[in-house]
Amino acid sequence: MVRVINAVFVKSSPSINEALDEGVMEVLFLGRSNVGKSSLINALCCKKQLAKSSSTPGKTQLINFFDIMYEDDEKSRFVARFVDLPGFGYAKVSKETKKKWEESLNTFIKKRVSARLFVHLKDARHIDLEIDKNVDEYINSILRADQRILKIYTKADKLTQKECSAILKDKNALLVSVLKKRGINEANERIFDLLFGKCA
Ligand SMILES: Nc1nc2c(ncn2[C@@H]2O[C@H](COP(=O)(O)OP(=O)(O)OP(=O)(O)O)[C@@H](O)[C@H]2O)c(=O)[nH]1
Ligand SMILES: [Mg+2]
Repeated sequence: MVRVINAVFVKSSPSINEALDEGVMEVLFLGRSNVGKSSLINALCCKKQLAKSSSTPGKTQLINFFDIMYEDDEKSRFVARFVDLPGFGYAKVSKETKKKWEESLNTFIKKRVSARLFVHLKDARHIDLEIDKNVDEYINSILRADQRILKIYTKADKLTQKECSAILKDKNALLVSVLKKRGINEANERIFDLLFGKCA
């Protein structure tokens, strides 16, 4: 099993211009506001307050970088970076501010050379939202040959057993609950494999 043995916050930046230097492979956590991006980063790193989460949508407003150290069974260590992004579709700001945020988010996602993996989070209770279809299409439209996508369904604790089984029929689906600490190890394994494993 692979584990995150160290995770530190490094920087917040409003746009790609102030971002950290490229170099370390990055995992970008994307999804609509309030889906659980910051909470999942904390769970993956076993640190409750690493990324700021809140029940109020729109909590994450900057691009936040965290340096991560993975360790595998042979005690080999691997360095990566997690990037917590603002959510898509947060409406409670002025149109102008929203446009500005979306532009800088879009530029970062498109232009970031170090971005290797897009983790697209969806709320397991609402799997067919228009906004998620748009996010799917968007990521696929900009995906480079060296980039991968991982879909994670969040808030599994809100589902019945039957609903969980329905989601898991898709063999690639990962279902997690930060609240019940479910699926977190699997998510770490999958992220690690996509970053450091052999290409399929
Ligand atoms: N029940 C349940 N609630 C969760 C889970 N994960 C996150 N939440 C809650 O969902 C709310 C939003 O979580 P965040 O992690 O801040 O969501 P976010 O996607 O980072 O939101 P923005 O920063 O606004 O884009 C918080 O109240 C969390 O406690 C989960 O697995 N189960
Ligand atoms: Mg957040």
